[in-house]
Amino acid sequence: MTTPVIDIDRLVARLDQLAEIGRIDGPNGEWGNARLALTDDDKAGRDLVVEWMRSLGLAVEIDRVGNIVGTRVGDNMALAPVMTGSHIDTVGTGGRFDGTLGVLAGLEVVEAMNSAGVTTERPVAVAVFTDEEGSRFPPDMLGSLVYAGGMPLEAALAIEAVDDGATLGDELTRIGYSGGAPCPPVAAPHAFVELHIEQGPVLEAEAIDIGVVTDVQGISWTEVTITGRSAHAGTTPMAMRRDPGYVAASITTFVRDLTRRFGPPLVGTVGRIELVPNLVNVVPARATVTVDLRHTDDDRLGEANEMFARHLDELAESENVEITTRSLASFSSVEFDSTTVDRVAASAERLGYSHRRIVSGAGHDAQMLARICPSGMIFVPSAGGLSHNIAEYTAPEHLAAGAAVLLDVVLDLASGTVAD
Ligand code: HGY
Ligand code: MN
Ligand code: MN
Repeated sequence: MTTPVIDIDRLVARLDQLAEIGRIDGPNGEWGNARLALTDDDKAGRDLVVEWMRSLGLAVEIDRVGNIVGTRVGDNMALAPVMTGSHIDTVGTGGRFDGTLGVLAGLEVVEAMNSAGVTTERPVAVAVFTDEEGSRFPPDMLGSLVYAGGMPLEAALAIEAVDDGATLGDELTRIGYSGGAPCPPVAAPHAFVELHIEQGPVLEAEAIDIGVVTDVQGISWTEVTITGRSAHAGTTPMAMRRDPGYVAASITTFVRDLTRRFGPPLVGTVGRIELVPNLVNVVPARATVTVDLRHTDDDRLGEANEMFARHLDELAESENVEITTRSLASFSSVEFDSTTVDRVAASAERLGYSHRRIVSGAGHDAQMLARICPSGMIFVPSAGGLSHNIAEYTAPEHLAAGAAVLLDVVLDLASGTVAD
């Protein structure tokens, strides 16, 4: 009989091996990943994780939106599983810990239990949710949103990629991950706990090992299309112009000014600006701009969006352009189940790690699972508070701490007993 322990070298080895898929190297030895959802690199990453799941004896199921769930047998298979997991798709300038830590620490928890001969009353499941980033197929947390019943499956399958217009359903089929398992599932998990890097500066700044996540802030993504008239850059008097390029710039500065007017925690980002025809001597015909606004208070987020909408109306009038908007994501803030939050805190305390409660600035699959079962999250520090950047980094000792807390909480929830 042995006590299950995390093998940090084994966890780091899996993280590094997965990070070789879609690898991006930087100029100073940093390296990250580009594995946009449902691309060939995402497929390769999925195939590797499924191979690991099967080697650990997990029963693997793929559902209709491509979510992967590997389940470890429990003594009582009639009981709903304790689930952990996250995502392995990345943004275009992604790090090698965002999402992957939650999935691979889940596998490490399974391997630690296998090695120790631990049986649990409940099954334990490790999930890989499809398209958490939403960069290619908005909204973000798409796979877990459908899993939680927040979006009809057919609507998700019809979403078109922002890069090449392929539908999510066609891409799932193309990469071989259009599974047969129902989504939403027949039964919800008993509970869901996700380990994730903080992706912000708080834990590192306060030299805290573990973030006990209490909430996720509200998120709104808007795609703005501005239609003007292409014209000659040299011959067209300024008064005659209907210039989407100028309107796009005005939106960008307005969003920054909005965050100044509201102050923290409102954050605003213009992440994508596309001009057509995007040529030096042509006043653009059209511009597409995305605006990401987030706030912990849903009412304040609503106010910010209303002010933004009024600014667009003023611009359409003053610049004589047509402006249309499309909501790409709109998720209210989420408060995690207090018993799960307290379990995470108690586990960190029991294991001797410094910890503090923290609100997540980023969106996560756990916020969707919270719609169908008690859910919570464990954060570990991000070096320099950096993420969605190939230099994203979390030190092995912090990875080990997060995985140890995850193991402890999963065993607690699954009423694990160490086999004789
Ligand atoms: O956008 C987010 O917060 C997450 O990375 N999908
Ligand atoms: Mn993530
Ligand atoms: Mn991310």
